Amino acid sequence: MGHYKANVRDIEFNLFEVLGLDKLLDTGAYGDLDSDTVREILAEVKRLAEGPIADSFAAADREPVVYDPSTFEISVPEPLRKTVAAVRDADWGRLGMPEGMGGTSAPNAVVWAVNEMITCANPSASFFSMGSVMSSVLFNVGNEQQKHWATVGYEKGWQGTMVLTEPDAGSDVGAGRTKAIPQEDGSWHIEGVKRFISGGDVGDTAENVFHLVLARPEGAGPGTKGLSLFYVPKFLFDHETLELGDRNGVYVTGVEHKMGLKSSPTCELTFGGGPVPAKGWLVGDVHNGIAQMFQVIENARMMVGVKSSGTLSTGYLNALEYAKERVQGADLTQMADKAAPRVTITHHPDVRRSLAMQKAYAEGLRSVYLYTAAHQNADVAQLVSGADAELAHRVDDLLLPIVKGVGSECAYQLLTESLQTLGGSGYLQDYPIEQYIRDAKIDSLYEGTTAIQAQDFFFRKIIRDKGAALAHVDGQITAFLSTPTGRFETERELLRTAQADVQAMTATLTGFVMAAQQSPAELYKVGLGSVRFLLAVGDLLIGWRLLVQAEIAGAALGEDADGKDRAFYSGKVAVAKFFARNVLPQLTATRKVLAGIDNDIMELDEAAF
Ligand code: ST9
Ligand code: FAD
Repeated sequence: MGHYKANVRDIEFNLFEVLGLDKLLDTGAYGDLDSDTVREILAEVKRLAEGPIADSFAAADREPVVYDPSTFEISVPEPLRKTVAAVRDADWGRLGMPEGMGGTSAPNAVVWAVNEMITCANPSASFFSMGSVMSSVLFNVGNEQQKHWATVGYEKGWQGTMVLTEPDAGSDVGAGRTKAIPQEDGSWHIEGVKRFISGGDVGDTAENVFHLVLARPEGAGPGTKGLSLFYVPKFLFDHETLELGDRNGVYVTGVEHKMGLKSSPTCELTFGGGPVPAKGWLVGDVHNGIAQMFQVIENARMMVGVKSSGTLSTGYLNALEYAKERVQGADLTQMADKAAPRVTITHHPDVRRSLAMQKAYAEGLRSVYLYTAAHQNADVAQLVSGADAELAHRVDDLLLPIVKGVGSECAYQLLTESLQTLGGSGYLQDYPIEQYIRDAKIDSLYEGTTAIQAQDFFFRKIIRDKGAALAHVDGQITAFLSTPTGRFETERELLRTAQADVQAMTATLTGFVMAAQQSPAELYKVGLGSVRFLLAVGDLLIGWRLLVQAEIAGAALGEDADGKDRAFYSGKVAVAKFFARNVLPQLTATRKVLAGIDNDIMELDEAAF
């Protein structure tokens, strides 16, 4: 048995029992894709993920890709190559891809659930299969010819990258200096150095890689709005047949040595500057680069959140398996009796506390990402929360920084609990958890750090949205709370208090924004509180979704669920109660902290730090 443990039972519970997707799938809304087919897909993906994909997880870490500066290429070791081939051959990338380029229409909740298993079984390997996402976005924003490149390129297995970051332009993408110079034939020459580019080369696992590059046309304005998006292939090609031609002037000039994700090739890319120019083509024939790139970024941020949540899930399931077998110490109630029988560590209250917390966040984060995904399809959103297409889009936008920011922070934190469950053994490479932690740390950094997610969440998704999406989600929580079922009275009360706490935090931060009109330094207070706020909203949403799940599970238990189902539903009830009682009350403290924020720390001389 490999390291990766999928949780298909929980995924199916979310998709069908909680979100009710079968109501759409079984009436033909997605063609032949009915709920039985989705179940078959999930079972098949689980087999693939736990088998061929997971197989090279450790090898990809211990024997990473190698960069050869004389050829500017990377080489991919055999075990990883096999996994990459298995992922590409299975071709699940077509699920949810635009039908115009040969994709299969599917609810995004199903697509992300599939991606959870594929990515978390071997995160490094997934960076070799970014072609589906990059091609789909190119198809959506490209001109007719570029749609053709997207479609045929994907058929040919071409991979793609997203290229924003430069040495002096990380969070501040608008500081980018890479230039674009127009050519008489309608193409552009790109000049500059980009840094940290995932999948910048994939060795000989693909015949071509195309880079979606943000660069500034000569004479364009400053900041992100002056950036345009260019399609820059590794090899030039015939624009009709896509037969490969000469090598283009974009080269990998370095590969980073990282804490984790060691086989994901994180590349420095140099465009032009040598004898061969880096030729590119303006995407969609419009200078609208940052908005176009955000179509990629939104996918990638979701992917990162899904990866975080799924990694915690397999971390928890590994910890649970270990805890059920590891015998150590006596039951606490018999601590004085030195001859008392030894018990498995699942008998120890602190281990139970830890396992319950891991389970709550693993399943809670999954429920939040799937609720978010439900708002990525108009029909699913209508079914799940009654939002129309426009509101659904806003809700998706609102929740993305939660999925990404809260997912990455909480998963990393809770994975240390998974490791702790194994004691000293958790620290060893004999078990996968130390690698999970190293591979997961990046999730709070790339695709916008947590600070950036928190600002995006508050300024763009709440203030600029005039609170519309937030009000909808808040209304959904209120609706849930106002439909008593006679179950979970204590937990419902705790959720009501947490909701009021978050409402008060929102008002506090909004107050700082208003005050900043008179006194600009008040805005620092938002910056000081925004990550706490993001995490607090995340906890509120997790607490709510877990209780929604507990209601469904409670009803199923009342109907005499048996055997395995009984254990599953009992777990759902227990973990929702545990989370409400152990985590939600902490939001009252956060509310007080935010209300008391002052600018002392901003006024402190740097020398005093
Ligand atoms: C990176 C990649 O880190 C890491 C790897 C990711 C993994 C990729 C995974 C891909 C999928 C793989 C699939 C594998 C699957 C395997 C299975 C296959 C079967 N929403 O606020 P303003 C736009 S890449 C939408 O003034 P500033 C908007 O157009 C590097 N749009 O910003 C806006 O104009 P307007 C990632 C947004 O102050 C304009 O930007 N780097 C949003 O100029 C300007 O907005 C980062 O993420 C939004 N939320 O710039 C950088 N926000 O207002 C992080 C902005 O008119 N930094 N726009 O609408 C930021 O995000 C900054 O806040 C900033 C600030 C750059 C936006
Ligand atoms: P900085 O922006 O310098 O941030 C440093 C610290 O300051 C952070 O804690 C940050 O939160 C904080 N900070 C910065 N600005 C603010 C602010 N305005 N308010 C509050 N706090 C702030 N990029 C790509 O373009 N394509 C890729 O494929 C890609 N893949 C990557 C893969 C890996 C493994 C890594 C490590 C990075 C990758 N990146 C990629 C780059 C990644 O997106 C950036 O590292 C990230 O956006 C942060 O930029 P930075 O590293 O320059 O940090």
